[in-house]
Amino acid sequence: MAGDGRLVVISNRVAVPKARGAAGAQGGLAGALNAALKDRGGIWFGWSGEETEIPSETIHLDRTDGVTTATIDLSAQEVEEYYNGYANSTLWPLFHYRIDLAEFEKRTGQVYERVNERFAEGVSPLIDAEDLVWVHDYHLIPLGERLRARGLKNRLGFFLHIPWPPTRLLTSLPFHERLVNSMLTYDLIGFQTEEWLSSFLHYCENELGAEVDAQSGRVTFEGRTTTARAYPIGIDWDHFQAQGQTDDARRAQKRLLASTRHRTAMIGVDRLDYSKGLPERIDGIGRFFDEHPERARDLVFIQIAPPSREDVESYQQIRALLEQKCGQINGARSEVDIVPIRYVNRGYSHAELFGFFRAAKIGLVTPLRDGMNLVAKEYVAAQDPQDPGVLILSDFAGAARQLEADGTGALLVNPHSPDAMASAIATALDMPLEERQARYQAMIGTVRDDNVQAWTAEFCKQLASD
Ligand code: ADQ
Repeated sequence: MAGDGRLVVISNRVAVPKARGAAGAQGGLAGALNAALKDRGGIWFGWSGEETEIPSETIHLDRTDGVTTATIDLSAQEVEEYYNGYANSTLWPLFHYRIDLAEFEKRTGQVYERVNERFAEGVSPLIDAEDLVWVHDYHLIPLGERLRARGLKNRLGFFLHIPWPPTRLLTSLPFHERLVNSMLTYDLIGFQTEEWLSSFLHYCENELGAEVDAQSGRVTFEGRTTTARAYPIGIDWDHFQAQGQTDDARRAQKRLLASTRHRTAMIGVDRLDYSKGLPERIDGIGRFFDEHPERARDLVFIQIAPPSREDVESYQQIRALLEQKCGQINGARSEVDIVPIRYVNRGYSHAELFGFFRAAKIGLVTPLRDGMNLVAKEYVAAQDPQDPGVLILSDFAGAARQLEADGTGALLVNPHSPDAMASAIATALDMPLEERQARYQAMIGTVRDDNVQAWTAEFCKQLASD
């Protein structure tokens, strides 16, 4: 029975403490997978984060915190062309609707396929016949096909953590049919929301000519059938609440409250990434201060944004733009005792983030496009039920579908509109306590119950049973 086997998780990065960057601003994916593997046992395979002079065949096996990890190193050229190149300069921007930033280089596409082949070569000897194999994210779309080519008969699942683009956008990618065709070798394909799922089914039907049953998510093409479904990811509720009980969390909360005194703290926490809508967010805040200059005394905005993917040029540009925009507003609006925007370029622990979220009476989460966005859920999870803050959330985050609660939960905004953001900030600042409590109650059930453990269990159950 496939369901009795171990779980083999394969993702680009493996968040063992030794892997570069894993201990700092851990992304949503790393947190989710750690929780899944601790729960079920098994192996986590991926890139070590190390670069070597030439490709090396060595596999590093380790057992950390109850999880066995197996990692390979990549050569500097592979990192540049597979990771910085095809994954983060082609697929990431295109899948986040930023065709203007997407680079289409045949060479990086070839190295992307070669690295997927290296992953297949490294991991296949570690997989037992009964294991469930679960591949994660856009770095490894063709991996299922590479594993099948090696004779693997296991149940193979794939989860896409980022959005799936509309068909006409995807067709701008050279060799798009080849990429999607390789994806159909998985038995189960998961998306964050119904919207991305339906774009995927639309592509399969209209571009590939596959037979699609939208009701069941079954896609039949060239004699193979795969199932595609939506599995919205959640946070590790128990872990996050436990972090909230620590001294670090309490200290962080006090520190923020003490430093903002009688003003309302509004917070944003994001990886520094153009998909997160940071310059647009600052424009919205600028518009709010333009319309209500006197309220610079009421509101302080804290943006925590640790740099990411610094080797990619578009990420260097977004950083410079953000610094410039924050500087302009602070230059125009500061007094000797007031600085309206605090821009912090570093990561914090989940305990500290919990404390900051709890101290902030407005959470501003306004990505231009986001697969899910776990920060939105963490912000809600950290609130005091008696005196909760207000979540302002982009309509284009996957999380909006769960947290809008038919207009009774998060305040939804169009992140491209400074006016919409300014008006939502004004509404949140003046929102009466009863309404804040009611909105919090409309969101907290899904944040608590649709957590990462439920997500993992649901995906694995489906993968084992189909
Ligand atoms: P990300 O784009 O990284 O994830 P998100 O879902 O918000 O976005 O997860 C970020 C995680 O990193 C959160 O747990 C957050 O607390 C943490 N984090 C962010 N900024 C931090 C900071 N300054 N200091 C410390 N921690 C910080 C990708 C997709 C998302 C999808 C997730 C999970 O882009 O759409 O929700 O995977 O599938």
